[in-house]
Amino acid sequence: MRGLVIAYVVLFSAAIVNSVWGAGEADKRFLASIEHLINIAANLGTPSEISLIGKPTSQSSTMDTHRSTSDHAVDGNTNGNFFSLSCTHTAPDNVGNPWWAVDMQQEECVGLVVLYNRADCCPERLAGAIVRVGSNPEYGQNPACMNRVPASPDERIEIACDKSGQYISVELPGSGVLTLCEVEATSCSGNDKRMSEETLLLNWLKRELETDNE
Ligand SMILES: [Ca+2]
Repeated sequence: MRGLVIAYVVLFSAAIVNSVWGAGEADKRFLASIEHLINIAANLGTPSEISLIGKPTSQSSTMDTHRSTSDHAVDGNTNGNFFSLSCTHTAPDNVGNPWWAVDMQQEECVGLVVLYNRADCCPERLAGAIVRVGSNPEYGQNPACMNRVPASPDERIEIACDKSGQYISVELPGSGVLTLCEVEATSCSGNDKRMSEETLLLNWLKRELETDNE
């Protein structure tokens, strides 16, 4: 909404500029530029999917290299049955904060992380897990998202985040087994992303006006 308001302010400003410069300056390119601006503004702040499918993953340990590797959480399959071979599983004897992580390969503002829990047994194993987003490859040092996985987790868990960084990690405090059948993320709709887009938008408009004024 704020983006649309900016677009209309910019449109109004453009009309003033046009009246000062005269009708001869309002050529097709300028009108096309205004249309482009409105299109950008209409999409400001809209969350979109961050594709994690096939991105590099890792985990603190692996129970079974044939059935439970870390890449199973980003294979595009949300099936919660462990025996469908689409879930991760750390080693049962792993003590001390088992974790899983994905490298998004570029910095993203992550608004929401969705975890798909194991559905054929033991959903409580994921209780209390912490999701972090940041650019420190020491994942445990990155900021935690707003809420933890609840004490009685469902098969699909939404974690509000609004954090920026290259890595998403899931950490289970204490001892236990960490299993994730899929992890998905959507981008921020918050102020960080919006301000970044607005800055790009205004810089672009400035360049267009300077070009028109030559
Ligand atoms: Ca999967």
